[in-house]
Amino acid sequence: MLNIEQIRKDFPILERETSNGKRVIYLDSTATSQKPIQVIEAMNDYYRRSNANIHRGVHTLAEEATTLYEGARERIAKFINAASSREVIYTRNTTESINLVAYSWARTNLKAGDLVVLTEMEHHSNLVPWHMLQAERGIELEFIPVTENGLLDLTAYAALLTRSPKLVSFAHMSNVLGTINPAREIIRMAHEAGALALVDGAQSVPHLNVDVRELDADFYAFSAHKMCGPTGIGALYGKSSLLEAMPPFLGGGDMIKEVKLRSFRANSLPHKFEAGTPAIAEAIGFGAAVDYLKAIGMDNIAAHEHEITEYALERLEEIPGVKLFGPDANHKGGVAAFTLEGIHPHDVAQILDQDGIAVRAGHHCAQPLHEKFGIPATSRASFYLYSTKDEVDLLVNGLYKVKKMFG
Ligand code: 7TS
Repeated sequence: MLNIEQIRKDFPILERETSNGKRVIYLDSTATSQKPIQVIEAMNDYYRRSNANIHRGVHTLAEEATTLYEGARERIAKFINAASSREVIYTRNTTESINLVAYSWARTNLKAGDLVVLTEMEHHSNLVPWHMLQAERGIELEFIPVTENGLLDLTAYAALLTRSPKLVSFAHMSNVLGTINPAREIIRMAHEAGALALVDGAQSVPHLNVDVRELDADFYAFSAHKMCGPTGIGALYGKSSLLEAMPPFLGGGDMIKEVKLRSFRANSLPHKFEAGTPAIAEAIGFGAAVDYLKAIGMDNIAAHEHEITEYALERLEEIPGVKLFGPDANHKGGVAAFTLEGIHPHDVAQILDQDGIAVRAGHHCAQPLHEKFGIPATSRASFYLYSTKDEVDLLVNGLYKVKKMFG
């Protein structure tokens, strides 16, 4: 079990108060997690001691910076059990990782009429790149339906697979329903039908033990900022055989082996996909985040979040007029999206904020999912390794206060 009190001390922001003197109750980790001092210091140290551009210099600082940057990649690769760090491409975030696959792999391999299967619970970042490709290429899109209780309908999925899609792309964990999808099964079924599988791991890598080889994922996308790391950096895992065969995404410095006036030869992996000066400090922070999570243990983190989520769902359900979305705690991660009868989710969030309670309100970049459930928006509380039952209680008290204010 985690020593939460000790863990909370690693996150300086959890000590702060709002302008009206309330302690911050941070229940918005699904949007971005808070950062431990270990990550902040790793980035500070780099700027204080080792700042230089990477891969281009022989001087001490350049070599140190390169070692730190590449060392972080090694540890990120191990964290998701990639076969090699060559299979981990630094990107800006999950969104860019998915776009990289859509531009490089999909524009090379898909033609008009080819089918890509997505799901109804996707974040916009795993919808819009495919809409764009549909407009440009005439690919077809189909969606695995979401059931009333927030699970994917795998029977409908099996039926879609008879149409021989080229790619299945889905979120491992939903940022609204919290649903943890059976990724291994979905990927196995995709492969049996001859499709590749791209997994949006924005919400899974921060919270679960993810093993890309056990999953047999072809591509796996995630963001550092949701897993205790900095903004501005994420990763795309891809099987080396696929990445080798793909053309570069962006062109420029670092991604080349040789440039002539009229031609270029692309660099080897992973540099082929990393054009220009990258987010060096952020990569180092990403590595420190992975070290931090690993030291605590992903299974411990998942167990703690399960306990908090189970408690939160139970307490929220007690409140008259609260409607929760998504499956029960056994099928989901630390996300509780809900509506409060007769009160707009934005009002709920705004009133909670007066007591320092940070929840998010809106469509959470999953508009089609909200449309499916016939609502424009939800309020969403989300939990991480530093969340406590005490914070859940404060949320519940806050919601009673909201109800009282609205009569
Ligand atoms: N996929 C999922 C499942 C997500 O939850 C998010 C971000 C993304 C992709 C995009 O990640 P990014 O790092 O590229 O922005 N989700 C949220 C959210 O729920 N609220 O703010 C961001």
